[in-house]
Amino acid sequence: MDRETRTFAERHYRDLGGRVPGCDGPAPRSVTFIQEPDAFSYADFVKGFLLPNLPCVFSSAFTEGWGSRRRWVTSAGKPDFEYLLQKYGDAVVPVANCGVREYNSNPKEHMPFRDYISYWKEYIQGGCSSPRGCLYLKDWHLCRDSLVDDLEDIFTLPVYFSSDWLNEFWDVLNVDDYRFVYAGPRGTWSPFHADIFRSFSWSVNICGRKKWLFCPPGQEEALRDCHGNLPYDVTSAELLDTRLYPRIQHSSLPLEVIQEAGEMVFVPSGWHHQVYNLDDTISINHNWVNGCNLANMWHFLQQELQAVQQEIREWKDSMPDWHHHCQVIMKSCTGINFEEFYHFLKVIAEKRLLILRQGLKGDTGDKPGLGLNLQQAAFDVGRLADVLASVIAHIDFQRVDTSAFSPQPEELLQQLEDTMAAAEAL
Ligand SMILES: O=C(O)CCC(=O)C(=O)O
Ligand SMILES: [Fe+2]
Repeated sequence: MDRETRTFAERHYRDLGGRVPGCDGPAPRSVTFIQEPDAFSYADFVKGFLLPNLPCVFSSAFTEGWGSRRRWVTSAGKPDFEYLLQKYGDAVVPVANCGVREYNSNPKEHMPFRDYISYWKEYIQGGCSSPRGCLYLKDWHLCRDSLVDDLEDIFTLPVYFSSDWLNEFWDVLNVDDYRFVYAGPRGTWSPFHADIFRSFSWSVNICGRKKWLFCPPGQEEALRDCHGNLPYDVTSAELLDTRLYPRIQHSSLPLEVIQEAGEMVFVPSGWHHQVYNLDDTISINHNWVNGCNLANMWHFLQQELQAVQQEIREWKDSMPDWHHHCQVIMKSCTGINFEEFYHFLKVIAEKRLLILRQGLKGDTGDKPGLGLNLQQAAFDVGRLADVLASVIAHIDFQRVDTSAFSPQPEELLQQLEDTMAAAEAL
């Protein structure tokens, strides 16, 4: 990030005045296609898409050099089953059954990758049908499963997506990540959803094509049924029934994008989407959070806690540790609670503070592994300070036992604010 982009981004958040970034102004009627890597800088992405929270599609030129595009794909543009089998056949992969609905997703089972490939071949031979149903390999943590000797052989993280605190945090803990492989035949699909923690995502087709249906943040409200639930399938004829979907007349049609092989889709924060594989398709995608959608994540976590509190409100007076239980339930339903969110902020904040303190001392030598410049770190510190101040002021965070936290939240906020003030000069 350069100084000018940092100033631009800081002004953007000042002008928002604490409102959660959405997609201000009228919803776009089409999704921008970016053709030329050389003519599109990180600053262009920040100003044009990340800050305004708008989707875009990058041409296949952006992923031209990726090893997976060469090695995983046959010359006919199909998945190279033999190569994939030999390389990853023993991996145990999660597989969803697209034909079975469980609430708003599909039940998952685990199977060896070689069995999934056998199924896939049968499905193709059966003319895109199988007695085993329509199975979709989803959310496979290929990198975490340590089957990968050299990640660079598979993909190169595009600079646009390099500020990725979610994976940075998990890499520190060394237990999880949000880097996935999806693979499935024509007809496999992902039901209508917004991404975990209101993260951004990016998704590249290694081979095959996808159809995406996008709905800008807030517009999903008109798609709720009479019980307040969001649809599983936005294309379902059921949605035409105005008794079932009373606000459907206020909804607009979703934005449609066809993503070709090699192309890269940026999914902004809080945009609901539904995705179809139009051919035999393999994709790599990441979920990511950074200073630009941190407030969206925090807003989402507050809503999640509220939903838990609502669910178990009848025990509020009779259960001594009711607030603590809400946090425990939140952790199991959402995957994170307020205490862990503080830990996440702390890990990222301390890394940024270290970089900035070194930078302010004039010690700007290479920091191995950090890969961050001072302007990016200064921007990050500003966003962290804003969100941490809101966390500290939250009544339910004040109920969390923070006595063992080190540093104490107020102390960390003070450090962020002091460093921010000093970083003005950078
Ligand atoms: O490709 C898919 O089926 C779903 C991808 C998705 O939802 C995402 O990248 O956020
Ligand atoms: Fe998604």
